[in-house]
Amino acid sequence: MSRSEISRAARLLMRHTGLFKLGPECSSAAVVGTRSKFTHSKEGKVLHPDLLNAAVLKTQYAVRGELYLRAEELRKAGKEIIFTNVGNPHALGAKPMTFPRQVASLCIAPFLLERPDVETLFPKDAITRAKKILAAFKGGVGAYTDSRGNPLIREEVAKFFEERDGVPSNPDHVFLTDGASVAVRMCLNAVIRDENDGILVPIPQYPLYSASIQLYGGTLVPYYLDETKNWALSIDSLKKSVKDARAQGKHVRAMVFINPGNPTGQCLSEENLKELIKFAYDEQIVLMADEVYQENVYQDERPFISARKVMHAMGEPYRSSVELVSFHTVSKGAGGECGLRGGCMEMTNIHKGAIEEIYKCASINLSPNTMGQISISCLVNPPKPGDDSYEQYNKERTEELASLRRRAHMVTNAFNNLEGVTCNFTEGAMYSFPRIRLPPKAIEAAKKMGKAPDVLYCLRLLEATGISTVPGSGFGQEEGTFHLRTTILPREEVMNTFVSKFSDFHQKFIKEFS
Ligand code: DCS
Repeated sequence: MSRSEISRAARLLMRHTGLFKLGPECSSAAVVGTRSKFTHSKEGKVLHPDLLNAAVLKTQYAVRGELYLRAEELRKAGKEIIFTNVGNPHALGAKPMTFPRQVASLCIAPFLLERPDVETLFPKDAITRAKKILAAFKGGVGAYTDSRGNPLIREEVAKFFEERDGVPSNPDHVFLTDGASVAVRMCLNAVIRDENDGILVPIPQYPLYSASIQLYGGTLVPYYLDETKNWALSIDSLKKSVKDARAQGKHVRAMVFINPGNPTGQCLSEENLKELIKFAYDEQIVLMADEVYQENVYQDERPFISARKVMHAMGEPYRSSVELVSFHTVSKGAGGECGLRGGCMEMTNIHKGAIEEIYKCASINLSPNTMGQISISCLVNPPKPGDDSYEQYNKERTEELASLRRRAHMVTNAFNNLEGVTCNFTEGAMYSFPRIRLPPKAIEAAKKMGKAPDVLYCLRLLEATGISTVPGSGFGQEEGTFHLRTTILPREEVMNTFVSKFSDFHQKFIKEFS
C-alpha cells in the first residue's frame, strides 16, 4: 500500500468509527468534559495535558513537589541548598559501606576476578560471595533474571525473614523489586479493583501511598495518628475510619502501616502491633507492613519488631489466616543505597493464585535490576563473625546508626527549643516532623497568595537558608495544624549549621508576622 492509500484508509476508518479526530477539530479548551472524544490537541499533540489519563493529572507527590522544584531552581542559580526533603543519605555525604560495594564491583567487573592480585585488592569473603552470585546469575549482571528476582537471592531473603521472625519463609513468596516502592505499587495494583475499593492509610503518610492509590483508581481511607500520644496508632480511630468508609459504600480491602513511621518517626509497640493484627483479622483486610526503616531505631524502649513475628507469636487463628505483605529495601538502614534500587516483599498467607497473578504482572517488567538484587543479598546476608569483612562491616554499620541516633536528638531538641514549635522525638526512620504554630498573620498572608500556610513557611525557609523541606500538607495533617518534614540526614558536622540557620529563620519569621 502506498503512503497516500494508507492515509486515505486511515481517514475512512476515522469517519466510520468516529474513534479518531484530527487536530484542527480539537481545541484544547473544548476538550474539558469531553476528553474521551478527542485524541489530539489543537497543536496536534496526543500527549497534551488536557488529554492525559485523569488519574495521572490528579496524582501528587509532595517529596518532589513545588518546594523541591524551587530548590532545584535556586541550586542551578548557584545557591547552596541543603536537601533535607528526601531520605537520600548518600546525597548528604553518607559513605557507602565497603563490603556490599566490593561484592557489587566484582560482580559488575568479573574480569577483576581473573587477576592474579585479586586477593590483595578484595577480601576473601567478598570474592567468594561475588563468585557465588555470578554462578547463580546465568549470563552475569547484564542478563535479565527471573521476574521475581534471582532464586539464590530470594532464598537468602527468605532465610533473613525466617531468622528475623523465627518462622520459615518460602522463597517463592519473596519478590525482589527495584526498591520497595515497586513492591508496594505491585501490591496496591493487585488489590485495587475500582474506586469503591478503599485502602487504609495513616495520616500523616508517605505520599507513595496516596499517589499510587490515586493512579490505580482506588480510594484512600485515612486513619489519623495521634500527635499528642507520640503519633500512636489508635485502633478506635481505625475502626471509625472503616465504619465511615463502609457507610459510603467502600470495600476496605487493605491497610498500610509504616513502622518506624515516615514522616512521623514513631516506633510501634508490640502491643499496638497485636491490636492491629487482630483488627486485620476481624475486618478481613490485607496488612501491608512497610518496615523499610527497621534498622533505623534510635531508642531502646521499643526495639523494632516485625508484624510477621508478632503475628506468628499470636498463634491461631491469626498466624495462618491474616494476609500480610512485608516490605524491605536497601535504601534505608546504615547502608542507605537509594540509588541501587534494591527492594523486596515477603507474602504470608497470600493465596497461591494471587501470587501467580502478581508474578505475571512482574513479568511485564521482565526483571528487577541486577545491582539492586546484589545489594539486597548483601543487606540480608552480611558478613558473619569470623569472615574477613565482619569487623569492618560491623564498625561501619554501628557507627552510622549511632551517628543517626545523635542526629535524631540534635534535630528534635533544636525544634523543641523554638517558640511555637513542638516535635515528638524521632524514635526511628529518618525524619523529624515538628508542629509549627503559625501566627494568624502568616496564615492570612498565605491565603492571599493562594498557598497553604505551611507551604509559605517552607518556601520562605528555603529562600532564606537554602534548607529544602517538605510542608506537612504533602503528607496530610489534622485540619488547622501545620508541620514540616525534614530528614535528620545532614552529617553531624553540618548539623550545627542546619540547626542555627533554621532557628534564626524561625525567629525572624515569627517576628515578621506577629
Ligand atoms: N516506604 C517508605 C515508608 C519510604 O519512606 C520509602 C522511601 C519507600 C517505601 C520506598 O523506598 P525505596 O523505593 O527507595 O526502597 N522514602 C522516600 C522519602 O520519604 N524520602 O526519600 C525517599
